[in-house]
Amino acid sequence: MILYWTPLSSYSAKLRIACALKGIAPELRLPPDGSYRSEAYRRIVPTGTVPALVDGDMTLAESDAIAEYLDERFPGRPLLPGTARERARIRFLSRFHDLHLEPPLRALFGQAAPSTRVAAVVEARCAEFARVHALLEGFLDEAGPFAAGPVPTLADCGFPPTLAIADGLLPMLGHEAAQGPRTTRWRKAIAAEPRIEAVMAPYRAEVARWLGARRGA
Ligand SMILES: N[C@@H](CCC(=O)N[C@@H](CS)C(=O)NCC(=O)O)C(=O)O
Repeated sequence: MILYWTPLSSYSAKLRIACALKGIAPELRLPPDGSYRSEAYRRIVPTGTVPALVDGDMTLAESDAIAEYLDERFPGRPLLPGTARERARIRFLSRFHDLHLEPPLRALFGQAAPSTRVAAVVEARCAEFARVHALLEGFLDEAGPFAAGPVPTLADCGFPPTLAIADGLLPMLGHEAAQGPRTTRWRKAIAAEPRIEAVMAPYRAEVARWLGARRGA
């Protein structure tokens, strides 16, 4: 199995966390010509997005679809454990990350460099990110320590890379994401989970390099 990824891609990091939790290690491969924008990559993965999985004659994009496929294909610790309700909560949290929390942060990437910064865009997008981020506090499992209960699941895979970007980018824009006690406790649990941290330590370094370069641009 081949997993196409790029080191700065938050969704690639999400899927690498899912693989680490699952205990599987597909071959990691960069898109041909070094970019997911290349024609050569689109010939393999028509959406032109990373991550993407190639398993035999099947090519699959979309991190949640890949994670759920891997969860069904391989035995071992499930990424979606529990009852139908518990599994629905996990799927909701992962979709909440992909569809609601990450997009307003992505919309701020172009604001990282002072030379292209537009104050009104920064204010609007930061306000939207803060609004959605505040919702997370109420969605996290009450007893924790992980997003959907006592063990890490797919619900814990998407947020760490996105929050690592937020931690670095928002202060550059004069903002910060306030967080409640549940979010604080959950972030501590994630940081102490070695399989998640094994992906996150190099990912944070990648984000720091990227933002460092934008800071002076
Ligand atoms: N919903 C997709 C999002 C993937 C995504 O947007 N990946 C970024 C890199 S983090 C990408 O490939 N961007 C290229 C593009 O959208 O053209 C998923 O969950 O896999």
